[in-house]
Amino acid sequence: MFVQTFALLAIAAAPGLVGGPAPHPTSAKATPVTVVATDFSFSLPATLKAGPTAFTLVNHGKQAHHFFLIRLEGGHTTEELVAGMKSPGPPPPWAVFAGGPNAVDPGGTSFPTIVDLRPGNYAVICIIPGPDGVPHVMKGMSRSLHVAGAAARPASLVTTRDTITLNDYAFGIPWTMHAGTTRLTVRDAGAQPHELVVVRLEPGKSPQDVASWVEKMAGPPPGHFLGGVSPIAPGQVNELVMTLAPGRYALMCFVPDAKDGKPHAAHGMMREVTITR
Ligand SMILES: [Cu+2]
Repeated sequence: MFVQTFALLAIAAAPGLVGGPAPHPTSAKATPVTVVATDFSFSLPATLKAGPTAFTLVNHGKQAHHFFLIRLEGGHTTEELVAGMKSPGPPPPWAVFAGGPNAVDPGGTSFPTIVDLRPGNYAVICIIPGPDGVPHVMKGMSRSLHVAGAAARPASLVTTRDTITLNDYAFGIPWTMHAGTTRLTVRDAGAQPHELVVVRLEPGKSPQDVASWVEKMAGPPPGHFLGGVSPIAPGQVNELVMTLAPGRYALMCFVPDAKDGKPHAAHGMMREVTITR
């Protein structure tokens, strides 16, 4: 079951930017695609057209899920990728992390995450573990996606003024996040893959509480998972249409470190953001 229309998603420039110091470039319109996650599968089209695509993840499951898009180079397949994940080690060089909507609560709907789809073959997986510690991909949560279209095309996603950079190991936010809806750029400026997980914190809870909870997933979560950007490779860009109410949020990255395997949050890649108005 999926919903897909080819109507163009027109996202207005964020309110509050009028009168800012510089005009900001606007990216291309994106085709909306809604993906439904359950425990443990994805419903999405087998083929999509190339170009900017705004993925929204609707979670009908009882566990958190994300939509993690991986571009498969050199004719490799989703089956090979999943088989390789059964043994530890770094991802194969032909698997390019391409992002997509990050973790969203059971019963929730993620922020739209815009990926500039290039033609070729992709795997869509969920590597979030359940309370048993087993990543959902090992329970069958993987799909193949073919992207059809012409190869030669300039990149449609541009670096906008509102950019969050993912660094080794910090979130760079050289602007003031505010309440309301913002279409922003998320760019991996580091040497490793990174992700952006957006969590609305419960009163009294901190990013560290989120990092601790994720390890065992026991008891009530310290916040609500709203989406974000699934892991992207160095140099890769997604856009995020983020709607925030006033409150306290945690920005997190749980990608395992290339050197010691610890989640990047343990290296300090977590940040609390307070939205006042
Ligand atoms: Cu990271």
